[in-house]
Amino acid sequence: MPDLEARLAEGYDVLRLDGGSDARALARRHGENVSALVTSAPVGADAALIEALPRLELIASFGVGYDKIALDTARRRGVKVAYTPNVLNDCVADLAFGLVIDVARGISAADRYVRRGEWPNARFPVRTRVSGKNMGIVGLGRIGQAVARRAAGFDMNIAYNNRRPADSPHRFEPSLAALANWADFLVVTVAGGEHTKGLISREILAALGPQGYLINVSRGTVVDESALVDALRAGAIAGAGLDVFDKEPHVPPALLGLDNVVLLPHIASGTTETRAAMSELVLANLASYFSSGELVTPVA
Ligand code: 8YV
Repeated sequence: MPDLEARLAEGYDVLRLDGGSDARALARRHGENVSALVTSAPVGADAALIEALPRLELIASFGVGYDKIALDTARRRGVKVAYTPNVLNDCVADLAFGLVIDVARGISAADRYVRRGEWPNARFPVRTRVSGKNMGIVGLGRIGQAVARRAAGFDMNIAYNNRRPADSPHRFEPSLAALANWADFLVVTVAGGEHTKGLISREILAALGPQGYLINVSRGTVVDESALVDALRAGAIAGAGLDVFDKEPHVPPALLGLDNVVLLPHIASGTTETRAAMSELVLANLASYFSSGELVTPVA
């Protein structure tokens, strides 16, 4: 965010490691005095970058997901890690719900149909009802709970799958396959990373079935993307709303021609208000660390 960059430049000596150059090479060449690294969730900080900054004390990430930060290396080096949880829950949940309604009712597809000039010639096909349907939430954390609150407003039946039952009135379903089988809409809000890689597998998509929709606002890695492409092409699931992909900004070309898929460029937290709040939290973590050694929102 330009405002965050400006405020960083006001308060700190800033060395830019982005802009298409090799961040690690730049860090090795100029990073001997760098004490804090500001990064974002999709960029992160891998082990080589952390190792290239010998005086690094703090990583402050703009984002809630820290799957691209080498936490083991940071811990071993005694580098603290801060992130921006909570402030983006509502906007991410809003967008997840936007995707639910869009895939079911065909908002984007209908918009394309109007723009193509097809309205005078043919009726837009009827689509699927949202209100009162079954919503399965994969990962009932803070964002998942915000999605559940919205689903309750649509009189939906809500169940979720987690590693452990959450403190929640909603039904815990220990089997992800059973949740997928039950759900009309399976919404993925679980954290990314190695432990959730490929969680939404071919089998889970088969369980979701030809009437089921998959919504992903988490990380592309959580879904077996080639299984998803196969399932969408074969009609093994009804459709998908995707804000995230395995190799962003690469979107599997096979998805581009499908009308039952809504494709977004990782924008769930992308509102002025939320991005400003995320920026404030990055700045607050830096200020707090350099004044007291403590973080406002440390990664546990
Ligand atoms: C990004 C995100 O941080 O918070 C996360 O984990 O993935 C997003 O909010 C955002 O796109 C900024 O790059």
